[in-house]
Amino acid sequence: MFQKILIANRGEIAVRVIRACRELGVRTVAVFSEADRAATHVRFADQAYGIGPAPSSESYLRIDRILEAARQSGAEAIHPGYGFLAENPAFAAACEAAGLTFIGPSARTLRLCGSKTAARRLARQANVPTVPGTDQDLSDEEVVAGAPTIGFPLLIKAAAGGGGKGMRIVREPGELPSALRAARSEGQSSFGDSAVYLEKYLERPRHIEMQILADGAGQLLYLGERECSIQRRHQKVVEEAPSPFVDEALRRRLGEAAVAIAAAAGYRNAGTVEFLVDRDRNFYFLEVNARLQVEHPVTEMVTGLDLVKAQIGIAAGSPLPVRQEEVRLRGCALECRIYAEDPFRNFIPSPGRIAVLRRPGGPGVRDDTGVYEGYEVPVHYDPLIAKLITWGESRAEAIQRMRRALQEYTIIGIQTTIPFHRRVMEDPKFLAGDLDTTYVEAVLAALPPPTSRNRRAAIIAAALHAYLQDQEAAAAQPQGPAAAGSRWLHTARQDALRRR
Ligand code: MV4
Repeated sequence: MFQKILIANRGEIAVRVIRACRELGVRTVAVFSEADRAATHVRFADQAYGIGPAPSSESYLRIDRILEAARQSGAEAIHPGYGFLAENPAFAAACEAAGLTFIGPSARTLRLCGSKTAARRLARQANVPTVPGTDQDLSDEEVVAGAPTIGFPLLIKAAAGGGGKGMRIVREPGELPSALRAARSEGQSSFGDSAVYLEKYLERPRHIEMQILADGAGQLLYLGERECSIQRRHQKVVEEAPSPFVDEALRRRLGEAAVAIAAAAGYRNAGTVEFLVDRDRNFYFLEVNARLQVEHPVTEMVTGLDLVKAQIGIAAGSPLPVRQEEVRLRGCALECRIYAEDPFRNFIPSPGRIAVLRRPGGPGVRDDTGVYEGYEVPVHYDPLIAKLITWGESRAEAIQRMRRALQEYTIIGIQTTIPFHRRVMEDPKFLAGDLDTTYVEAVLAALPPPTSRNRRAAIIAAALHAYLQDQEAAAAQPQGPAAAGSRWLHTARQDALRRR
């Protein structure tokens, strides 16, 4: 086992990895940007190194500075979390070149999975169904010539894409040229690669993904699926395991398909194979996510396995934690992603200081977060501030617990998506498990704005709270609150700013 691991990430996932290391008796090294000096992951880790200014291009994406922090600290391995450098083949290769273990797949596997067309060819080799389409990057002429064969509606997808970036629906031939230009330019600006390919567009599929573990030496496991159909603009909002739509037979077929693709890719690490599933239970391979995913906790809750410890174990050369026959799914788990966004204002980001934070607890509740009361949510990074996960013996119990936990959760000072989640947990379609990828837009359309009275009451309550805190501070400090600036005024100003 490693003595010391550097975590090349921030926020809740850095905290999650540090927790796993603690339990394994491994020492931890955090890295942080100038905006994250006071972040939870920095406070949690045994050591911490500044790696540059707030923009991630100057800090969390700087391979050279991260490797230098690893060298100085004497870390032997690097956990990349998700996002940032997690699926960057150059980073995996640079770690190995520096004599460090990258806790993830090989650079070669990352390259294969990073190309959606290469991944489609892998799936084909493994005899796994893919959405009808092309398996090569296409010229403009090939797109125009190939489109009628696939038929409309179709999708133009960026080959280097994933997660819906660089994707355009084309409903009729006349839309092809402009959609093609848009997909290429989004691919170029997001991934530095303008290559595209075509897929038949499936209407209202479910998005179901299979968790796998592989040791890279021939041992592979599947750990059950997650239902991820509840997304907004290709950002997942609610996930659950198992999917209410998947029975034992479909689970086995998805699991065996996922493992076959992973074997063909020489996969090592925890990973996820994404599928689209239609109403007739036909499934189609979509992509491989070669990392630990945000929503991994729901799988942990129903399998009883710790996926981060499994990743670290695999990287250290230990055998996989269980055999396939020993994997049992028990109960149901849900995850609500809490973003610092205002669901009543088209999910605009809502950074700022968390004045009051009361976190839920009790039976079956897990709250993975990197924030604390008094913390200032920076504008520079992903607005995910917490993941609220509940477990129950049944789906109904997991939902009841989620409602209860959402009621307990209090975040004052910034807007969050908690009110949206409360709505979903009451929604008859959600309760019935009747989900597809158009779900969120439908819920949003039915969402009435909050009454201005409630809003006014909330603002007054927050201001009062801040005022009382100032009074307490004044009592404790001879110079009074004016020296530090009035928090009451600050709160009022922040609200005024948000209203513009
Ligand atoms: C699709 C699709 C329909 N047909 N591909 C969106 C995220 C990315 N991973 C792939 N996505 C989709 N790919 C074909 N051939 C529909 C989606 C899609 C979607 C998928 C999951 C959840 C929400 C979605 C919303 C719109 C489109």
